[in-house]
Amino acid sequence: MSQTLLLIGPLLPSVVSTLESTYTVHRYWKSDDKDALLASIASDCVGVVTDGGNGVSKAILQKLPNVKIVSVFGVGVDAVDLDYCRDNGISVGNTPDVLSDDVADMAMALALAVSRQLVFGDQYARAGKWPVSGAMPLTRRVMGKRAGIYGMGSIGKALALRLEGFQMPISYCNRSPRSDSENYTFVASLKELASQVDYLFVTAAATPGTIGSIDATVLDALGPDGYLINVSRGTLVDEPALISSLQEKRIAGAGLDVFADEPNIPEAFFSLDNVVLQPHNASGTWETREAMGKLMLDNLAAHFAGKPLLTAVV
Ligand code: 8YV
Repeated sequence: MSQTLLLIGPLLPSVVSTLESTYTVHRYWKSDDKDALLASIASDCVGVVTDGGNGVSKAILQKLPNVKIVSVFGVGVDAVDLDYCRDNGISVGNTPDVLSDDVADMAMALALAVSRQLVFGDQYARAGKWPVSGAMPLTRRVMGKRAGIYGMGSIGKALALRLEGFQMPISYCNRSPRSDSENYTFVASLKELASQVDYLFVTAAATPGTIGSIDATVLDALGPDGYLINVSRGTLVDEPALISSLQEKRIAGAGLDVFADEPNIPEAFFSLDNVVLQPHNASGTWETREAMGKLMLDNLAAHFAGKPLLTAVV
C-alpha cells in the first residue's frame, strides 16, 4: 500500500503526477473543510509536501501525529515550524543549490531593469513615444558599480560570479567571513555594508536574526544613489520604511521579487517609477522547477527507504 501524504499547495503538474504515481496524495488547499480532511487522514498521513512560501504550520502538524517527513519544494524553510519538527522527530528536506543560478539571474535582471529603466523603456516604445517625444531619459550604469551581498550562501556566491562579469567590486555581510570568498570584502555590519555600496543584494535566509534587518537605518545608509535588490524573503525588509525611502527618493530604487505578505503586494509600490516588481518568480523556470521537483521527490524517497535525506535541514 502506498504511503499517504498531504500536499499543502499546488506544485508543477509534472511533479505532482510523479508524486501521485508513488504516493496517495491529499490536496490541502483544495479542501473546503480542512479540519475534516486532516481528521480523516490523521492516522495514515506520514509525510507533508509543501513549497517555500506555504511551508507548514505547527497547527497542521499537530493534527497529523504520524508525519515524520516534511519535504519542501524550495530552499527557504522559514514557513516550516522547524522547532516543532526537531522536537517531534520530523525530518525536513529542502531544495538548495539547484535554484541558485536562476535566483542569481533574477537578482542581476532586477538590478539591470531598475537601473536601465527597462520597464519604462518598453512602455515608452510600445506607446509610440519615441517618434513623437524623442529619446527616453538617460538611465544609470550598472557595470563597475560597487555591489554588496547580504548572505553569502549558494545564491550569494552564484550572484557574485555574475557581478564579477560586470566588473563590480564585491563586499558581503554574512554571519562570518567565508574561506571560499576571499576575493570579496567581508563587512560585519549590514549598515556599514549598505553605506559602502551602490547595490545591496539580499540573498540571506529568513531567520530570527535577519527578519526586519533591512530597516530605515540600513536604507538611509544605502543612500540616494543606492539600489536595493531582494530575491530572498520580503520579511527581511521593513516594507513601510522601504516605501517611504522610495517615495522620498532617499534611495535610488529597488528591484523586488519577494514581499512580506505574499501574494499581496502593498499598493504603494504600484505607483512608484523607481521600483521593478516580480511576483516571486526567481526560481520560476521550467529547468529549475523540474530540478527542484526531482530533489524534493528524492528526499521523500530517501526518507521512506530509511536513508539520510539528500539535503536535510532537520
Ligand atoms: C519558490 C522559494 O518560488 O526556494 C524558495 O524558498 O521561495 C522559491 O524558490 C517556491 O518555493 C516555489 O513555490
